[in-house]
Amino acid sequence: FTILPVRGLSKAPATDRTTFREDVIRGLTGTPKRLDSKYFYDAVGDKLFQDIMQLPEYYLTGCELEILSGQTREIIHAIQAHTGDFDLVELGAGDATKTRFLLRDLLDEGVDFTYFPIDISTNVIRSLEEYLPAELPALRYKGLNGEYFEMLRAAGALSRKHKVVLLMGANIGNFHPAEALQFCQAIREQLQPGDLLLIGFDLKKDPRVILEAYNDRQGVTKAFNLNLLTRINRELGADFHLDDFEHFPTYDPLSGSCKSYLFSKRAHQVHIGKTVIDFEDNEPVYMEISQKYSLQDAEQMALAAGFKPLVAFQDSRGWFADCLWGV
Ligand code: AVI
Repeated sequence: FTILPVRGLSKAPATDRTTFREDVIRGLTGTPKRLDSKYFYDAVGDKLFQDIMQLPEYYLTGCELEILSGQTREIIHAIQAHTGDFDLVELGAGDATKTRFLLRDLLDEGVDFTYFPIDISTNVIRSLEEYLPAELPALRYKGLNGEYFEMLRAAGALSRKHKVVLLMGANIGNFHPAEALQFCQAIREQLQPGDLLLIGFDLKKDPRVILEAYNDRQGVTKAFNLNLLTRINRELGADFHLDDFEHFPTYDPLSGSCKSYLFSKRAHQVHIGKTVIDFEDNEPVYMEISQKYSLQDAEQMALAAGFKPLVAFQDSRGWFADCLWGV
């Protein structure tokens, strides 16, 4: 297998640009103003997110790496205890840094499987294509470039085995809890008895630790948020001045909601093509949610979505959990 975007299943670029414009204008003309964090990930955004993952404040990467590098055998044995022959399908594979531990140990244990990394970013799928064969020559894989559910269906059509679906890196946190539940229900609908989901949750912890992870000293997270304005300038012909906006992350320890905003530092107007957007002084634009959960919250979500919670693998500080759910 080689990694190639599945053309025809992913959206055509022209439609993407139209949808992007509609979403941005709807978001910035609504009250309160908002932008969708799924648009963070252009080529620069992908790179900035890679940089975020290396930041000392962004503990999430280290926690999940600790789980996947230190408990790989336990994870594999738990998977094998709850399913038969399986293929691995990863939603939002990214650079698969953490998944590589799992892939390597599965190969070492002689497990016969195919890896289907799915990602919305063409860049991500292309770079996986470069290093996966070099690093894991024995690995069978097929990269799928497009929306999660379309690609999950595509993976289902290509596989005759049970599916072990991976949703790592706290990606579920970028949905509001009600949407996260719907998302898990939608995954569940595509799975059969004997299939499994391994899903990462960033757990509630010292609120200061969480807030710092989204407010790093080097300002990479700020640049990551502002980059969406640069993308809108470039792709939609807008005239945002980045200096007019400030990055403002918040964390509510009661609800576990970590939300990021950009706020306008002065009253001014921005043009997106022919559309004029009025910003008031200090007006916030809601950019992203990174929801934090307790283990009980995660378990409740599993049950509400129709899964059976099986095992939760945690790092030594109990800051992060990769939870195995069965069907
Ligand atoms: C991709 N996602 C899990 C990251 C998060 O922690 O919510 C995105 C991110 N946003 C700012 N820093 C990292």
